[in-house]
Amino acid sequence: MKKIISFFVLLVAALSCFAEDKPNIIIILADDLGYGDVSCYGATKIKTPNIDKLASDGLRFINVHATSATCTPSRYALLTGEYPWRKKGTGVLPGNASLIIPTNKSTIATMFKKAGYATAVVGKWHLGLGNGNLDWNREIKPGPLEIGFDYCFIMPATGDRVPCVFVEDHKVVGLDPNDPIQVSYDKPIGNEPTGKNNPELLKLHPSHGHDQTIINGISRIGYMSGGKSARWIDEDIADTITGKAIDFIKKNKSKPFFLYFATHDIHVPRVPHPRFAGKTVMGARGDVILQLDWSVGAIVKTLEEQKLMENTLIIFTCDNGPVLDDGYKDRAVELADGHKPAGELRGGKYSNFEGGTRIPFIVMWRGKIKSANSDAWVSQIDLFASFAALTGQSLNKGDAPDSINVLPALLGNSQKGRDHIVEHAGSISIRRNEWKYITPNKGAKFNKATGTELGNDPQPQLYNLKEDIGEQRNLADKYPDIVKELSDYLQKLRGL
Ligand code: NG6
Ligand code: CA
Repeated sequence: MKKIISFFVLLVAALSCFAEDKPNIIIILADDLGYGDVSCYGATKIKTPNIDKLASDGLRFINVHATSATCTPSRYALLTGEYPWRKKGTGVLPGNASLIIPTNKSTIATMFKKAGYATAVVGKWHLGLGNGNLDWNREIKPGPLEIGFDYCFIMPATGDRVPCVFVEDHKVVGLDPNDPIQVSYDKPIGNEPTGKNNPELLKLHPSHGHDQTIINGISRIGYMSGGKSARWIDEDIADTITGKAIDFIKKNKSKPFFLYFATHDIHVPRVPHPRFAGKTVMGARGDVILQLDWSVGAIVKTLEEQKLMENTLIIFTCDNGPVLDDGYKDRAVELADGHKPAGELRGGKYSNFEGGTRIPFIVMWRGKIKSANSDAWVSQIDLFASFAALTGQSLNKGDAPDSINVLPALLGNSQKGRDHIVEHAGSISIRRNEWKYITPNKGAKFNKATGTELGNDPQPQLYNLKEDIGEQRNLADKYPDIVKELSDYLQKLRGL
């Protein structure tokens, strides 16, 4: 009897050890949310209690970067562990682009799968689908399922790009075969009204571009016809995808799972559900921040109910910096009224300045990670190698080539992450020690559509971020040796 009892004690110990080694991992990736957009990072005009709670229960990082200042390259890096600027075709994609991640490439999802995880992506994809000339009315592949995800429920590109439908696994959701979908980014299709010709039909008007096919009273980028029964309702996107994320958690609660939950909030068009509309002083942009916070709360509530909190590591972060007017007249600029989306950082989405890629980043794992702030340097590209380490996976040569294992920093066991950060917008920049160097670039100073300062300059730029976090004083002339040193270092990293 004693032997049997000790056998069971050992078994329970072994099982709980297994559970510790293989916690569930949830990455919640918001869209276009700035360093200063949530209250735990200093916002005062809006309260984000659920995100704040993650931060106060977990580790709040102040020096974490997305690799890039726009969506597609940033997500490419997160999933592959490879800098997007190493590969052509990783810029912001149209909604009919082919899948840009080769199906024979290791991804964070294939890594988790090898470690025995159930894997899913729910929400915004924006990495292309199919092999070219995709027929949206047939099997949609290759896509997430061909690069390591067991399940997907996605928006193919962005909320402002056609087709405005969800794809679940290999199929458009709710498609009526008698009303096939056609998509074009070159010329109008069918006789669907457009924002350009029928502005009287719009409930939200474009400020830049976004004047092609009208879906739900909002004109988009690109033309689409058909698929009427499959079109999403913008007000319901957050509810729909959060619901799918919750379903996946519940279905997979007894095995380790990896959930990549990419919210549509707070990207344009910002169309909050009526229960959030008008609830902030900042207009639609503020309302969708509340909606995002609700989604985070709903995920945590599910984990609590399913008793998964002790066994789930949650990351909350974002794909790139903030923007106010990103192409629709939603009064974001006017109603910001002193709110600083990027906090004290300069620039925002699209920018070489810190506002482009330095983003909120919170890691929470109840009982395992102590509540604290961390100034460890991490790039989102490091999640691949770090989670490989956490789950005991070794990486093959060539896998996640730019990803560094910073697991001790992610778990709060060390204040040291990586010793440099590469930032990618119009230029490629590097942070090392107190310095930030921006490679000369003849591009425009401001984004024409958004007004964001892009940080392009034909001259080298060097900032001392310790003394000048707002990147106001270019010290390149004063310290040519440091410029040379950083420029050489970057060239080497780039393989030039
Ligand atoms: C820009 C769009 C912007 C947004 C962005 C991609 C215009 C004028 N602007 O070209 O609205 O869609 O692309 O955003 O069309 S991202 O977050 O997916 O990178
Ligand atoms: Ca984005």
